[in-house]
Amino acid sequence: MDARYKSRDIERRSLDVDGLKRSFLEWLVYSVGKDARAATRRDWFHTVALAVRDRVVDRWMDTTRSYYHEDAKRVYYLSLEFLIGRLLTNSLSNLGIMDECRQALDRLGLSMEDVVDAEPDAALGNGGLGRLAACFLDSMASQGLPGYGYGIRYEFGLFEQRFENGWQVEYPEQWLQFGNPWEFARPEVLYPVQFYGRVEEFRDSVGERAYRWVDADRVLAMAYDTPVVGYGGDTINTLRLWSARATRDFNFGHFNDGAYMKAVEQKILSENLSRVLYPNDATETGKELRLKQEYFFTSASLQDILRRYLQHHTSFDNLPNKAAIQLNDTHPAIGIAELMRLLVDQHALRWDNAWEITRATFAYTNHTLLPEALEAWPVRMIERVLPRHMQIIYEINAKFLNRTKAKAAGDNARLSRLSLIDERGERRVRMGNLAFLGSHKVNGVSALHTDLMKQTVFNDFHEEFPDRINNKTNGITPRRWLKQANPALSELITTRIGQGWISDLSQISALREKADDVVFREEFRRAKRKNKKRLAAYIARQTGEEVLVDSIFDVQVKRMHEYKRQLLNVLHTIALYNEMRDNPTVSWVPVTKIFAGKAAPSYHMAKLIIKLINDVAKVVNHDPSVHDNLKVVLLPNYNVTAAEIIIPAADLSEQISTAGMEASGTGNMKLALNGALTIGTLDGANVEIREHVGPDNIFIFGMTADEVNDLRATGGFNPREVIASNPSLKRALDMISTGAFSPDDRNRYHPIVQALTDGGDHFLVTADFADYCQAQDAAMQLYRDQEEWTRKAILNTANMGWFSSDRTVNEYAEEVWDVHPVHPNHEGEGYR
Ligand code: GFP
Repeated sequence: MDARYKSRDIERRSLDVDGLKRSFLEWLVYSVGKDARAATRRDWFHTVALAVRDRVVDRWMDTTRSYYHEDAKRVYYLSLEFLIGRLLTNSLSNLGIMDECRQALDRLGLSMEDVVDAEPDAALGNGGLGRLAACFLDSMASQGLPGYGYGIRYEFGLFEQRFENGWQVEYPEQWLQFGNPWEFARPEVLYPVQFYGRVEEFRDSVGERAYRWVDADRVLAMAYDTPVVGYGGDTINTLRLWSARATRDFNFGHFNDGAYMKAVEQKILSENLSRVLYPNDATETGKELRLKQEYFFTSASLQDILRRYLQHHTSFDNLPNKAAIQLNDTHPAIGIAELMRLLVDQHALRWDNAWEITRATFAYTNHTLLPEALEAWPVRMIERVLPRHMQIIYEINAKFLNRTKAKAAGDNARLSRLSLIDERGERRVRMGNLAFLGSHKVNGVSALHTDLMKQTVFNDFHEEFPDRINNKTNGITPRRWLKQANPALSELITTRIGQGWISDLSQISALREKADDVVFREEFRRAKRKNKKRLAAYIARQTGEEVLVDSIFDVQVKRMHEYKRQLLNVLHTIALYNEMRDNPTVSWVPVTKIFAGKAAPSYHMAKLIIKLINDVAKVVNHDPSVHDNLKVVLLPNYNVTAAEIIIPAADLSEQISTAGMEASGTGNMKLALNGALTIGTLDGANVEIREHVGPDNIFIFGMTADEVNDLRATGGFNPREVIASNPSLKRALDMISTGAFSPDDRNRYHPIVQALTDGGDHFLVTADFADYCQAQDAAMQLYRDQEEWTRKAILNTANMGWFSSDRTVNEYAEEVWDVHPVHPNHEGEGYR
């Protein structure tokens, strides 16, 4: 072997500073093709990422080999979204070579921060649902669970948000523009996916009725694999994302006609399938393209799963013992009909046998009760796009309803609620019902949400299948959300209780006793202050606004949505502003209101709320009469990278959704783990956070889910009365409605005022306002006593151990998937 090759071979495995440095130089020259003098920050990022990737590959192959060797049961997490963010720090940190890498870069005269900052943020998701999928990948790999993520390799992730004159403007997020060093293209892993066409009936070899899907358009799904590095680097799992490719035979006809441009157009159209991530948006998602995306990645994933299974098995009977497929929301629910099609049409299984296998293989997670977010595709559309699937859905439905009919004895209303087809108005396929029926387990994402699922959307199904619904309260990975995002606090924690918490977050409870230690409190505050300085600098860079590091950093970061009630926070901001102006001699606790979040492009109300926040910021921040006691900032383009800077710096965490509407929340968990005190309603996982951190260490306010339900049911709520009886609310609303924040367009906020008054205030902002303001006052008073505040902040961090996604994933592994850790054999490799 060439000596030079041999030396590179050793180089690419070494984990010490010298080895890293040498391999950076090698990569820069031989793969990026640059001289050190000419290299840009981006070149260095690619160099470092490729060198780090080298250190992962052997272990990745060992892991995969071990799964095959043990014929382990695997989990397949099917998700239309994976909000993974940047991977460099994540990989370095999980491999345990962060310091070595920093030093190696240092010796090359480079700053780690600059290199890290050159990585684009992989924004392949909208919010909580996609980020949860990313946390689960980290937790599965960190615990040695054989888990695969399957999704779409969107060319454009969630749009980049900018503010122009205070309005949100969307720009394409071109994260792949300069290539992606983490992924491996797999041009040979290619599956055909069909659309349109028609179904032909025929008699099979034993004379039974059978079906084939013919005259369909074909697109190819090509795999791209990204290694998922578990903590400690022992297990490296795979995230497989599909990219659409036109088939080769696609355009022959057109070429023969000389219609070259038409042929190229067709190719582009078919590759549009993986072009862009849909924003979470009720009207936009009505598009046929979205349905095609869902089917595209689901079909490719199932074909891949069956191919892998068949390498070791000849009959499908064992499939449920070898594969657990988790549906992340209903987006991949068409997979239930697709697996039936693959088993019955392609592999000639009997229907009942195929159905048993399908149900035992799938499980479904529901993430929302909002009716507008429950997918229901028009029957006409499915008939046209996926004709065979529509037949299969009818068949599943007929069999189920027939069986149920016998028991339901004439209760037609109940049968029509259970049906997979919604017959009211345009006929639609209820994907939630399909997912429920085709799964052996169905879960909600917090205790409250799961209860509400049983009582509302899936009430009839729950009666029908009382053992199927279970709860799996969400979690977050402590690796990214504490260790990486908050080095100041995580180092402090490690010096006091060791590093066991990183892989077993329950150990963080050892910090409880430190809450009474005055020295520890001082250090805890110092860490928070460091993070606040970092955020203040970020705010200044992003918005030009200078904020006081010693003010309360009051943070609301999440998608902009009426149910999340950013408006409630804005109204409190205006009320506080008025109070400060009215009482200039009072010594106020300075407050910085920090917002960030994207609005779906066609969600006009949410976009108007963004404009309002920016307008309020303009007035408040330039009013000398509040003496810097109040600042309002709305940070643009909230994404994982921004969250990593904002969350560790927060003092107060806003979790103020209308009770019963937020399924769980995970930002609430990240903030509390980083020592922010929550101000929140008894909604989603806030309920469980209160149980864990203790009612004295959280500010709970507002109506409960039951109260909201009763109030809405009786129709007895009149926002006008509430407003009239609360002068500070009335004044705040009057200012909005008379144009105090929009002198250039005094009617701009008419729709907001209208929604809160004559519109009936569906989200009960006015109803919770007074109570919310009281909770805010209590928080401000407490903040004056820094010792007490810090004590409570420490107790938050110390009591959040249960919210690790390791715990969540273990619960799924034991109670839903029945999968077990595999310990990869690394004997063959030599770099340790
Ligand atoms: C959704 C729900 C959240 C929940 C996440 C993850 O998030 O309450 O925490 O899913 O289960 F709304 P979004 O995608 O809507 O942010």
